[in-house]
Amino acid sequence: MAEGTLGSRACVVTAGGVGGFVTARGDGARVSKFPHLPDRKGGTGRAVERPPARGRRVLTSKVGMDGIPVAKLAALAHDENLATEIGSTPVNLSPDEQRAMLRQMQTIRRFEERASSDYHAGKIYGVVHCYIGEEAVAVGVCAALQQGDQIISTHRGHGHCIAKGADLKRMMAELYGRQTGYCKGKGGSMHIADFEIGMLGANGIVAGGISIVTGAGLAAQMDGKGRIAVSFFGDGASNAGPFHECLNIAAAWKLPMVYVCENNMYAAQTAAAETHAMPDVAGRAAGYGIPGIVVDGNDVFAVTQAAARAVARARTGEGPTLIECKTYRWRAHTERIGQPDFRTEEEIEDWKKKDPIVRLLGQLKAQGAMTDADWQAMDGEVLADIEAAVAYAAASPFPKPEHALEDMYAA
Ligand SMILES: Cc1ncc(C[n+]2csc(CCOP(=O)(O)OP(=O)(O)O)c2C)c(N)n1
Ligand SMILES: [Mg+2]
Repeated sequence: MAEGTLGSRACVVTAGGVGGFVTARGDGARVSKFPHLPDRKGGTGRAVERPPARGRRVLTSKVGMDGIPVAKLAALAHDENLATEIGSTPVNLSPDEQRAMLRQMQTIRRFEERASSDYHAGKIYGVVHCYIGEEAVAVGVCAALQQGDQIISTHRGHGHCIAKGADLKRMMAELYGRQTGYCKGKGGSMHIADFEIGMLGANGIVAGGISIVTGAGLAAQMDGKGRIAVSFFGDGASNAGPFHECLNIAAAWKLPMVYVCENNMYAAQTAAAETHAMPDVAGRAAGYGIPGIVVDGNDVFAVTQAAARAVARARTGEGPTLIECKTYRWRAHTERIGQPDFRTEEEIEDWKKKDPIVRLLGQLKAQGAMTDADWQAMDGEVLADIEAAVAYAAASPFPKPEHALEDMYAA
């Protein structure tokens, strides 16, 4: 554990990295990394409080959003045309394709609602990080991909798996820790991969996936078959070394890559505004000589349009693009009980009003492409799919102790 100061604030970094949990100091005082942030849970993390240094702004998560026209794209760096071309309309998407996007987004939400409740009922093991609220990012990006394209995910990976076409039964069985799961029940939520559909895996190491999928981008370039690779990662990961190293080499070698930052404005309990000097992660693209795009991550049409342009650029050998999707997770960092959450109820409620599913549903209704009855029927089908996945998982056997060392590799 390293201890130091950031400005006038106590800062404790645990061996676990930047998770931001309250840590006990040698002198017995409990220290929070965030003494200046509101503590709506009643103060477990705030025994040491100091005012911010004179002249220093008190940062909140909103800083990154202020002044940004999130309903419309702003293109940074080299491709200013993107700003005027991309908007919140279903360009080149048939009603069937739009309904399929809605269904995928609702599947992600219902899958995680069930995963959350089954986790709290003690039926799911390990850690569960919910993606609820961010569904438009995974679905919008994957809608712009072809079957053979490859993606990599994060610790918050259910949405990416579902958007790329993973099997719900094998996913739920993995969360339930059963032999029929994607990792034979030995990996859990953060270790779901399906190479058949180009899903190279979730990853418990923040920013770890960026390096792996950049290797996949290099392989795609060497294969020369037009395949591309997509890296999903968070705002927190964008501060880690692999992000910078990989964008640099991908840009220099014009790798067929799309880098998608899911900026939900927090890395665990740390507000992005605390750790990013610039309001937009996408602004960093200029440092690597590639386009950077800021997009409203709760607008699935804007996301898919941005992704389509980045994909076309990658496929035609022009190199990578960095897309930053501004979004928000509705639930706490993980489903673990008792973790600190410094976000205010007001902020969470504000973002719930920007529900990406409600928005897409409204757009479909406005086009006359969906009625309330259609929506109820779709939701019913989605719930039935989730129920079938749970039944499959619950009826599957646990791995046996003698399976523990199978499928293990060491270098
Ligand atoms: C290398 C590493 N450091 C720290 C952690 C602990 N950790 C898990 S998730 C997380 C926050 C990641 O934030 P972000 O990249 O913004 O993704 P989000 O959770 O917001 O989707 C942290 C610090 C980890 N898993 N790996
Ligand atoms: Mg984040």
